[in-house]
Amino acid sequence: MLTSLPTLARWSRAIAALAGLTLLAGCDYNFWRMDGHQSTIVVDGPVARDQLHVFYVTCWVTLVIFILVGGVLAYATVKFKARSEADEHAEPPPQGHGNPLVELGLIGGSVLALVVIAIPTLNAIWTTHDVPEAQRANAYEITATGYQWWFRFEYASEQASVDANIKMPLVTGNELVIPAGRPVRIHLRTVDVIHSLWVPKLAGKVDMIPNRANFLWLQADKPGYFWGQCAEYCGDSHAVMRFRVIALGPREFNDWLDQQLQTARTVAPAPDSNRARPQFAALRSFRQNETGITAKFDVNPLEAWREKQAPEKDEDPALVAQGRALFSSKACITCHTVRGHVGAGISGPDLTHFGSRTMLAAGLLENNREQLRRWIKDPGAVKPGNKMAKGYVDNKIVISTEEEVALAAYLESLK
Ligand code: HEC
Ligand SMILES: [Cu+2]
Repeated sequence: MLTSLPTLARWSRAIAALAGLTLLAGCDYNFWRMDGHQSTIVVDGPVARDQLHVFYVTCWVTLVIFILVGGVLAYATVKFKARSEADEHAEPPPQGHGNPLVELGLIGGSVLALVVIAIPTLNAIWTTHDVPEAQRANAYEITATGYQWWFRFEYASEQASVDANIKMPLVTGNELVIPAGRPVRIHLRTVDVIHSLWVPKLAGKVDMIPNRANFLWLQADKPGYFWGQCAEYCGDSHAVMRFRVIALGPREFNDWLDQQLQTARTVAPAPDSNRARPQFAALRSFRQNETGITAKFDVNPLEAWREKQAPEKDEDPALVAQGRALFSSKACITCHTVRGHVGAGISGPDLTHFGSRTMLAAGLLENNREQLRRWIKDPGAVKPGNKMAKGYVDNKIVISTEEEVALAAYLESLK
């Protein structure tokens, strides 16, 4: 009884720890499948797969070392333990000066273990560093810029309309839409401190460093919706500096581009207004740069995102117009751009097609009416220390409930 109590306590502690871990991990995914939104074990692209491969090789090699060393230790512990009172006070056994065979074996074994790890590691360093030579011409280029605490994505090769005469590179925020099945090279920049771009299921992570031009590449095997995260501590809201990656088949990607390149949508009361256009009106032809895509894409978990592309069913043109006016009068335009409408601020995310995004506040809140109103009312209460909240304080911006509803309606209409 006396000896079994500590044993019991040890076991319960172990079981409690395991249960706690499972519970904790069980919050948003199945612990045993390890298939969370940000899993690096269940991956969806070649770069993440290479990285996972290195991880596995290292794990197996270290597991073998652990078993060998642990086995020898356990053997020696049992074999040479003191078995009687007399043993405990006995002289130590004669001490040897090493066994050349064992020592050479250990050196050889260690070198072998390192070589086994080095081969896939070197291989992965080459393949993950840049798009493989053969596919380089097919790579799609995007620039990602880190801001405290959100991401800006610029598609330099896509010229978006500002008005009838002026064009500028397409800019979006917090949702990175990429072509699936095609390498994407992401240039990494920051406007303030060091951030790091990480999409665990696709690739990661590479730092965005001031005054340094870094880049990474990634590729999604097939269309999908992926979770990303800033992976370098960057201040108050670092933990909620998130983003999403939406990978689309070639046609859908082109449709998305066509939509994004247009100026902001205007909800006009007149039924014949051609500006009140639905998203993805038609399947357009492939762009010339869509080479090398032959796979048939089987699209599945993107429905929520797709729904967001269509105008809201209960749109109220009068309310939207009121919100649009407030967007100027409440100084939102000083930090935000809505191409085609008023506003050319660049210190906050581009909102030209904000209504077509699934998330807001850099992947923190779902982009629906309720959350949007919450955010507009008091961004500081939602996301600690963020720059928009500071702007509200500095500019003494106060939003009434009525204004909040109208602003939300306007932002929602920006498909
Ligand atoms: C001082 C500059 C500033 C002002 C003024 C400002 N914003 Fe922002 N806004 C930001 C910044 C910065 C962010 C990103 C915050 C974050 O996620 O950390 C943001 C984020 C947002 C977002 C979420 C965008 C996304 O993709 O996540 C919305 C919507 C928004 N602002 C609407 C408004 C509205 C409406 C007003 C006017 C009432 C306004 N903002 C005024 C700077 C500003
Ligand atoms: Cu960051």
